[in-house]
Amino acid sequence: MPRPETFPTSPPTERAYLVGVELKKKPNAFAIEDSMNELERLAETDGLSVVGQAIQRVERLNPATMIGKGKLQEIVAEREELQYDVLIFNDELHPNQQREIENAFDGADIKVLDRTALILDIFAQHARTREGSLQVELAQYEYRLPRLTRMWTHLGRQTGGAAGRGGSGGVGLRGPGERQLELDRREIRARIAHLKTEIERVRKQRGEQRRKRKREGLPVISIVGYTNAGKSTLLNALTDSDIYVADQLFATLDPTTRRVKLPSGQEVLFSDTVGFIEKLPTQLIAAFRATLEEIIESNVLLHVVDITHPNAAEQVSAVEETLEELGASDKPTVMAFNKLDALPVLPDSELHKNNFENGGEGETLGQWMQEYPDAVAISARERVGLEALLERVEQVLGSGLMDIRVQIPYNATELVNTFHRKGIVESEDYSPRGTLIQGKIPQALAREFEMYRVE
Ligand SMILES: Nc1nc2c(ncn2[C@@H]2O[C@H](COP(=O)(O)OP(=O)(O)OP(=O)(O)O)[C@@H](O)[C@H]2O)c(=O)[nH]1
Ligand SMILES: [Mg+2]
Repeated sequence: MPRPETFPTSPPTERAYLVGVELKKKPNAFAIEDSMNELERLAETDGLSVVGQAIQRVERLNPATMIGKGKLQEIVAEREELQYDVLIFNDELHPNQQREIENAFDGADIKVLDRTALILDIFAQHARTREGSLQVELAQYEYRLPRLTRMWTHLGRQTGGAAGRGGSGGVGLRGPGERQLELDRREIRARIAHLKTEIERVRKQRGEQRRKRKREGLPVISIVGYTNAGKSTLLNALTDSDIYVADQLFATLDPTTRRVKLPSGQEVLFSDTVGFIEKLPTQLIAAFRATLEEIIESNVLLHVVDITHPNAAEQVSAVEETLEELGASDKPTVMAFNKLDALPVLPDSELHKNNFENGGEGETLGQWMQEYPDAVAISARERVGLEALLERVEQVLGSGLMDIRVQIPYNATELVNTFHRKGIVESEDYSPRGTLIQGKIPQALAREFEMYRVE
């Protein structure tokens, strides 16, 4: 029997060619090869197939085309063989450079993009909530507005105006606003203004929620870190939840907050949010301000590091730089060195000890611990070291607590519960006149307990 003819139901995978430039005089924190590997992972996360790449080391960037004219000609020539559809630069291209590079292809149907466009594209695919979508859409328009060239309108028509995330527009054109590419600048500006108003509304709501939480006195611990470090896995492990975890970049965009009991019994909120990356587009930071404010206003930061990653040190610096940019670099921070299980053979007996400085096989970890003696080594996936981590969080959080001794009358026992839930009870006794508690409470609750204070 002849096989029925079949047709592919998904659009063919786009083929990408990556281009990286390194300044000889001013090398980046990330070696260019590592940065290019990351760009490749970004491209793959975005569903592209990478068919080739070129790196050029230059004295200075070519203002017209970023890379040299000769190099560009070589890349153009390679298209014959490699049949790539997209050219992706590791650094952000100026709109003029983008146009100039397009021109080198002599009217051929090719997209010239950069790392920023790729990250925006991934964000567009991964946003789940209305807030996330609004923020990504704003960032996309801010990026596209100065780049509304012939190419964009041309491609916009070509995709038949397929709207919605994951649409058929292909890389650089996906997201909530594909169809909008055909709109002129004025309309886009109007849309940007509208998005800003909407996002501002969301921001106000978030602020309101935060104030409410503050009144309740529940401290907030924000999990931060490089993308793919294991932040969501950690929150899942701490709370038995089911947040999306994946071996891809920017799996999480929308913040999730969960209640966690610290070893002392004190309740706190842990919140997991968008990860950071080297060269995180400024449009994204600006658009995600509402989300990122959670980080700024939290009590403690929990910085998760994938210490098995060859660029772990560079990733730590990139995260620290982003935190600085956000104005959150002076927060009390707990470092968690994650993926301990994936380190080269650590004997099982050592895994469960708290002291990992055993030299030899654990040397890398030993070096890390030397540099960050207060860090806690964990495996979020195997649930190792979590108790120690929570104790460390408690300790750091405790420095924001105040010592207090109270006698709570028996007609106000709900305050005893509050003390247990939100503070740390060190001793509890019963006297004829009420419950005597010695312990620590968050500063925010001082007023509530003031009238029952005893010396
Ligand atoms: N071996 C090992 N893998 C881990 C561990 N924790 C997380 N992973 C893996 O690392 C990958 C990323 O984990 P996620 O929890 O999604 O990382 P994330 O930091 O939330 O990443 P984004 O949301 O994409 O920024 C997944 O494949 C996890 O299974 C760990 O302790 N050990
Ligand atoms: Mg995540």
